[in-house]
Parts: sequence; C-alpha cells; structure tokens
Amino acid sequence: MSFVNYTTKEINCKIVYYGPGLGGKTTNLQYLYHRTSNDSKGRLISLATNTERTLFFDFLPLALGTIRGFRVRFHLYTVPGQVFYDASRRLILKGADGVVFVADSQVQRMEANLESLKNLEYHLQQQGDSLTSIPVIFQYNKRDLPNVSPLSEMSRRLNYLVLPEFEAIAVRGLGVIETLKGVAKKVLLQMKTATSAIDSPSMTS
Ligand SMILES: Nc1nc2c(ncn2[C@@H]2O[C@H](COP(=O)(O)OP(=O)(O)O)[C@@H](O)[C@H]2O)c(=O)[nH]1
Ligand SMILES: [Mg+2]
Repeated sequence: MSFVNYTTKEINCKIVYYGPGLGGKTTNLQYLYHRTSNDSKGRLISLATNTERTLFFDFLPLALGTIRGFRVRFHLYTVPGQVFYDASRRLILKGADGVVFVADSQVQRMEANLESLKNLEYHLQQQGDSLTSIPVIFQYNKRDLPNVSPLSEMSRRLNYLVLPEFEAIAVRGLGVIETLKGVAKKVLLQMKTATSAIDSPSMTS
C-alpha cells in the first residue's frame, strides 16, 4: 500500500522487480542508480553473496518529482531469484504498489520465466492481490543475445493478460528508464483513482 503523508506532502510507493535468477533485476537498479542525480537518489543497498548474486534484496530509493505539490518517492526493490529464497520473495512483495517482471529472453530461460511468474502469482494471491489488482508490467530483457525468443512468443507465453511490456538490454541501459516510467505511470494512475489528491501523473527523469 502506498503511503501518502499529508503533513509532509509525500507519496511513498514500493515497486518490486521480480523474475528468475540472473534475468537482470539488479542490473536495472544499478543502471537507474548511475543515471540518477545525487539529490534525487538514496544509496543503492545490495545484500549480495560473494558471487554477487542477490541474497535478500537490492534497494534503491528514488525521488521522481512532484504531483500537485506532493513529493513522490519510489522505493525500488529486487527479489532474489533462486528457488530456495521463497520466504524472502514473499516478504519483499508484501505491500508492493507495483511489480516489474523482468523476463530473461533467452530461449533456454523460458521455463524459468514461467516458473517465476507462477511463483509471483502465488505470492500475490496469498496476500489478496493478483496480476490485475495491482500494476504489473513486463520487461523482456537481454534482447542483445543471439538465442532469444521472438517478442511475440514472449508476449504470448508470459503476458497473457496483455499488460504493458517493454524490451530491454539492461546492461546497456536500453529500455530501463522506459520500464520504470511504465510502471510508475500505472502506479500513479491507480493512486489517482484511490485518492482524490493526485492530478495527472508527470515524471522527471
Ligand atoms: N547480455 C546481457 N546480459 C545482461 C543483460 N542484463 C543483465 N545481464 C547480465 O546478466 C547477469 C545477471 O544479471 P543480474 O542483474 O545480477 O540478474 P538478477 O539475478 O535478476 O538480479 C549479469 O552478468 C548481467 O551483467 C542484458 O540485457 N544483456
Ligand atoms: Mg539480483
């Protein structure tokens, strides 16, 4: 649940980057961290193993401008992808205002994408949400690699609810900001219908 503080005029939203291990979730946050000016970001906190794999989560707070006088802060989280970190994923997903599903486009990772998506649906359901009750968007990452599924295939197999989708090459920063804007737009629109305090969303980048 997003947190609107009328006293300090702040809106806080939690966005979770979800998806299979090694799909590029941490890479998305690292790119955003390096692209954002110092005064609009906090520290990027990564709890990683010594092989640089996300152990619990990565966290990046971003201030993304104002809406009708309210300062909007996005708190970006990633989840660990490895199968055995299920309890961590559940905790991190709790109270999410929006989800970016980062899919790995490589043909041989399709099963891992599907398994992770099923896992996301399960955890959302456990907390009384679903893929349609909160803003969820897809990012098809690693489009630079040779052995990738065609976009139409990614879309058909993963995005059967026809939610917003973005192509990306996160290692080069391609599609990363577009993805964030895509989810932010949906989150802000959802809040607009939930509260009357917010006008049409606009973002600075
Ligand atoms: N070729 C390619 N590699 C990528 C891309 N995005 C991420 N990677 C690499 O994939 C590996 C896993 O990325 P990471 O962000 O740690 O995945 P996470 O487990 O989802 O957090 C790293 O070696 C990244 O450099 C991409 O768009 N193209
Ligand atoms: Mg990671």
